[in-house]
Amino acid sequence: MALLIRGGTVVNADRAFRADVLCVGDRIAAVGADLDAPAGAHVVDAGGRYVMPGGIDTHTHMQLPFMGTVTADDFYTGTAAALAGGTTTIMDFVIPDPQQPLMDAFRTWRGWADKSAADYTFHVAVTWWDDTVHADMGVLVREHGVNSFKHFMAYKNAIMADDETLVKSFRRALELGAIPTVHAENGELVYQLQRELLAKGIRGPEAHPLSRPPEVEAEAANRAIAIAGVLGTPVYIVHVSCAESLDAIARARARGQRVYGEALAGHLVIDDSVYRHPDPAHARAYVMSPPFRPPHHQAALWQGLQGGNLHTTATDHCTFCAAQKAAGQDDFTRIPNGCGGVEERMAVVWDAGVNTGRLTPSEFVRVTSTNAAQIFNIYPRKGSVAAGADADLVLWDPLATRTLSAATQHSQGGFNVFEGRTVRGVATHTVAAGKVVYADGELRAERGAGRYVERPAFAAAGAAAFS
Ligand code: URQ
Ligand code: ZN
Ligand code: ZN
Repeated sequence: MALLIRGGTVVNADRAFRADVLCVGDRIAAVGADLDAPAGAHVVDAGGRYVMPGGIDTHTHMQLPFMGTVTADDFYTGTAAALAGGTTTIMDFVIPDPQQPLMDAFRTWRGWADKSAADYTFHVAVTWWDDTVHADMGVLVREHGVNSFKHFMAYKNAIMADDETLVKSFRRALELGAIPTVHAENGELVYQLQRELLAKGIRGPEAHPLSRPPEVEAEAANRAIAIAGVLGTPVYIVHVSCAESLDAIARARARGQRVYGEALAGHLVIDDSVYRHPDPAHARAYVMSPPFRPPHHQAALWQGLQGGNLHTTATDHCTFCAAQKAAGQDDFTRIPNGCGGVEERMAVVWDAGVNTGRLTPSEFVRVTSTNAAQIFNIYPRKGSVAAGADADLVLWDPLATRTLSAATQHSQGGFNVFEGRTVRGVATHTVAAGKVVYADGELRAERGAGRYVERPAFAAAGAAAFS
C-alpha cells in the first residue's frame, strides 16, 4: 500500500523545505518535489501544512502498577491517545519489583505492550542489585535491544536505587554501551519531609510540593551527574522540573560532561498554584513527582530547551482517575503520583514554544522527536522525514486551534492537566508505519499494530562510544 502526502512543507531538525513524501509499506520511499502517485496510492493533500517526523515521547507509564493501583491508560488506550496528538513512538518503562529478576519483568511488560497501537520501546529500571541483575542487563542489551537503564533515586522503601546500586549499574551500563537515566529526587529527604508534614497535621495535596522542594531534586541531579562523571558514563536526567537541576546540567555540560535533560510538557506550562486549588480533589489530580513548580522555573526550563541544556520533551504519562487519587484524601503520601499528557504534548510545546518565538519549527522537531531518536540510538529510522526512515509522520496545521479538555481527550484518566487551554497549532493527520491512523479528528488506532523497537547498544563500550 502506497501513501503520497502531496504539497506539504517537510520540517526536519536541520531544515524545512517544500516536498512531497511517498510512503510504501511502513517506510518512507521518497521525499522530493512533484512525486508521482503509484497506481492505487492513497493521496493526502497537505495543503501547505507541515509534514514532520512522528513525535517520540521519551517517558510514559502505560498500565503501570504503582502505589497500590494501576494507571488508567493501558498500552492500547495510551498509545491511541498518543497517535491522536501526533506521537508515533513511546518510550515506556519496565520497573521490576526489588528482588524481581529483570528478565521476568521485561517479559511481563512485553506481554502488556503487545496491544499497543503505536511503536514502543522500554527503558528498564534497575531497582535492586546482585549478580543476576548484572547478568540480566547484559541479556537485555545484547538480545533485546535495550540501551537505557532507569534509576529511581526517589520512592524510598519501594523502587529507590541507593548509591551502591547507582554506581554498580552505571558501571555495568558503560560496559554494555547503554545509557543510565535517572529520576533525580533524594528519596531519603522526601521521606523525612513527608513524615514531618504528616506529624504537623498537614495532610492535603498542598503538602506534596512542600515535601519535594527543588533542592531535593537538584541534590540528586548533582549526585547522578557526579557519579556518571567519575565513572565516565553519560547520564540522562528525566523530568527536569526546576532551575536548580538545570543549573547542575548546564555546569556539567560546560565542563564537557555528556549529560542530557528531559522536560515534561506539563512542567513547561503549569505552575504550583494548582496545589492551592480550593477543591482538594482538583489539587490531587496534579500530584506527580517532581511536582509542578513556581512560575520562574517554567521560564528556566524553556531557556534550557532553547540553550541546548535540555534535549527532549516528554510527558511522564501516568494517569489515575479521581477515585484512584482519592486513596490519598487523608494522607497526601498515598496519592498515586502521576499525570497525563501524551496526547497534548506536541500541541502544548508548539503553542508555548513556536508561537512565542522560543523555538523554530525545526527546533520543535528536534525536541519532540529527533533528539530522542539520536540520544537513544534509533536515528534516522525514527526522528527524520527521509527516504528509508519509518513512515511515522504528523501533518501539522499551525493555524488550527483546539481547546484541550478531558471531555474530548482519548486518555482514560478522566482528567486533563491542560484543561481549558486553547492551543494554536495541532496535528490534523498522523501516519504510523505508513498508515493514516488519525485524520481530522477521526482516530483509527489499531490494537496490536504497534511494534517493539529495538535500540542498538552504542558502538564500543566506554566513553569513546559517546564521543
Ligand atoms: O516517577 C515517575 O516517573 C513515575 C512513577 C510516574 N509518576 C510521577 O509522579 N512522575
Ligand atoms: Zn519519575
Ligand atoms: Zn516516570
